[in-house]
Amino acid sequence: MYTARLFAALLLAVVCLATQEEYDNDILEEGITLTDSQYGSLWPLPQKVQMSTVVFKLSGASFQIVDAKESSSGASCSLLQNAYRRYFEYIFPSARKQGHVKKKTPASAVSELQVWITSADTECDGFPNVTSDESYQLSVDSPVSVLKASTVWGALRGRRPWCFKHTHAHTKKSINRTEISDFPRFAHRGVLLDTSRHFLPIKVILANLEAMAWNKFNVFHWHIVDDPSFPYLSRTFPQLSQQGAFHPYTHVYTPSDVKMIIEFARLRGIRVVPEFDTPGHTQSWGKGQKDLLTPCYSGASPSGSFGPVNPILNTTYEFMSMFFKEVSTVFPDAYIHLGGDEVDFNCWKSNPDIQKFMEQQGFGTDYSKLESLYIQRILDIVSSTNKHYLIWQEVFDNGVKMKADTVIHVWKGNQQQYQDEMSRVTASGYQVLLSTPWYLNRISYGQDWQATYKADPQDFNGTDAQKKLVVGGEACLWGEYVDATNLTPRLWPRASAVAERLWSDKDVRDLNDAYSRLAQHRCRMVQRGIPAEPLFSGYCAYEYK
Ligand code: CP6
Repeated sequence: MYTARLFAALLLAVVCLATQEEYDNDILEEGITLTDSQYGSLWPLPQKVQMSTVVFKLSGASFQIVDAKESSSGASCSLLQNAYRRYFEYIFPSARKQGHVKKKTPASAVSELQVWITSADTECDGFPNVTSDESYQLSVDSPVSVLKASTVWGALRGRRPWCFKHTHAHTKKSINRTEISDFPRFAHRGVLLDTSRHFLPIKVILANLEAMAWNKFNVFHWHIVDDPSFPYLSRTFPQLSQQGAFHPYTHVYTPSDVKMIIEFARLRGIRVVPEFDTPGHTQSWGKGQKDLLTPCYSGASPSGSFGPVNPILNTTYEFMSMFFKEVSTVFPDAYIHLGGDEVDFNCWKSNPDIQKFMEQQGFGTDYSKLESLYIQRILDIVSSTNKHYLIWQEVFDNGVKMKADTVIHVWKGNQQQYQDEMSRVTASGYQVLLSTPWYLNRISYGQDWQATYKADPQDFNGTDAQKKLVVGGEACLWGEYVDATNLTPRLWPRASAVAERLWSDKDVRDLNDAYSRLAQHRCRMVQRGIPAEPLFSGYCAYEYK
C-alpha cells in the first residue's frame, strides 16, 4: 500500500501530503470515496496537464528562479523579482535561514526555472484588467524548466503548480517531468469582502489577498462602506469617516492604507474593484454629509429617521460628482461597483417633497422610476470620470438604461430564478457576473463546498452568444456575522471551490477527484499560515500553529 502511494506521489504535486496517506478508502458522507487524484494537489486544475513518470530532484541549495535570456522582462521588473522571492520561499520554507549557496547540481535535477515573458509589453508596471492575458505554459524538465507567458499576469498564475513531494526536511524535493498549458475559463474571478458591517484590519485583508492569489482569483470586490459604518477616509469629504466610521482613527482606511492594499493586490495580479453602494445602504453616509439622505415622515412631520439618498436635490448630485471624481483617481481599476441593490421605497413614499417631485415628473406611484432617475444620473457622473461600472441586478430589473459595457451582478433567488435572470440579462446583450450560489456568509452543517462546486455560471437557457456574455463570478462574504476572528476559515477552502469552477474547464466536476485535491490544497494553505477550515475528518502533515 505504501509503495503504491509512493508511486502515486510520482505524479507531480503530492506536496503537503504525506497527510493523505492514511485514508484507506473510507467512505465519506454523500458518497465520496477517498482516493488520491492522479493530479495530486493541483488546484484549480489546469486546462491541460501531461505528467510523465520521470522524476527530477530539486534542491534548495542549487535551485533558482531567473529571467530567461529571451524574456522581454528583466531585473527592472520588480513585480516578477518580488514574485520569484515569494515563490522560492514557498518551495523551500527553510532555505532562507541556511543561506543560498550555489552548489553543483546533481544529474537529473531541476536546477533552474526560467521565466520567459514573450510580449514586448510585459505590463510589469501596469495594473491587471479584465482583458489581461493570464495564460501560461510550464515545462518541468531537467536541468532547466521554463515558464512561458505573454505578460507578467500569466507568469504570476504559472507558478501555482509548483507543488512538490516533501522529502528531506523541506530542503530536498522531487518533481515529475510535466507539461502544463493553462488559461482561465472566465476573466472575472472575484471575492467580495465587506468592511462596513465589521472593520477588517489591513493584515487580514492582505492575508486573504495572498490566499486569493494561491487560488488564482483575480478580483477583490471591496464592499467598503454600507449602513453600519463608513471606514473609507475621503480626502475631499473627511467628515464622512470622521462621523460615519465605527472609530475615526482606528477603524478607517487612510489613503495610504488603500494604496498599500492596491499595490499588494497588483503584485499578485489582483484587481481591486471598490463598491460605493447607493442610493440604499447609505445610513453611515448621512452622519457626515448633511441633507444627503431623505428625511422620512410620520404623518405631516419628519420622524427623525432617514432613508435612501435624496434623489430630488441638486446638492446630492454635486456631492456625488466630487465624491466619485476622487474615487476614480484613488482606485486605478477601470471599473467601479455602484451597488443599487435593495432600495426601500417606504421613506421616499412618506416624504411630501418627494411626493410632489413624483407628480411633476409624471411618475405616478412607481418609485422604481425615481430610483432609475437617480441611478441614471450616477451612471452619467461615473461615466464622465472614464470608468466603467458594475451594478447589482435590481438596476437591470428596473429597466434603467445603461452603457453597453455595463456588467450586471446577479445575486438573488433560487437556482431557477437566478438562471432565468442570467438568461434575461444576456438576452438584453449585457455582460453578467454570478454570485447567487456563492454566498459564503451562508453556512450549514456538512460539506457545503459541494453545492458551491456544482453551480455553473453558464448553466442557463441561452444561445452561445449569450453564454459568452458571462464574465465570471464572485464568492461573497457579507460581514454581518464575520470579523477578523472568523473571516478566514469561513472563506477558505469554500471559496477555493468557486475558484476552480471559474478557472478550470467546465467538465472538471468530479466530486471524488475534487475532494482529494481540495483536501491537499487546504493543507497547503494551512501550512502557509492560512487557517482554512477542514472539509471532513483527517489531518495535515503540517497543522495550523
Ligand atoms: N448588503 C448589501 C448585504 C446584502 C446585499 N447588499 C445581502 C443580502 C442578502 C444576503 C446577504 C447579503 N448584506 N449592500 C445584497 C447584494 Cl443573504
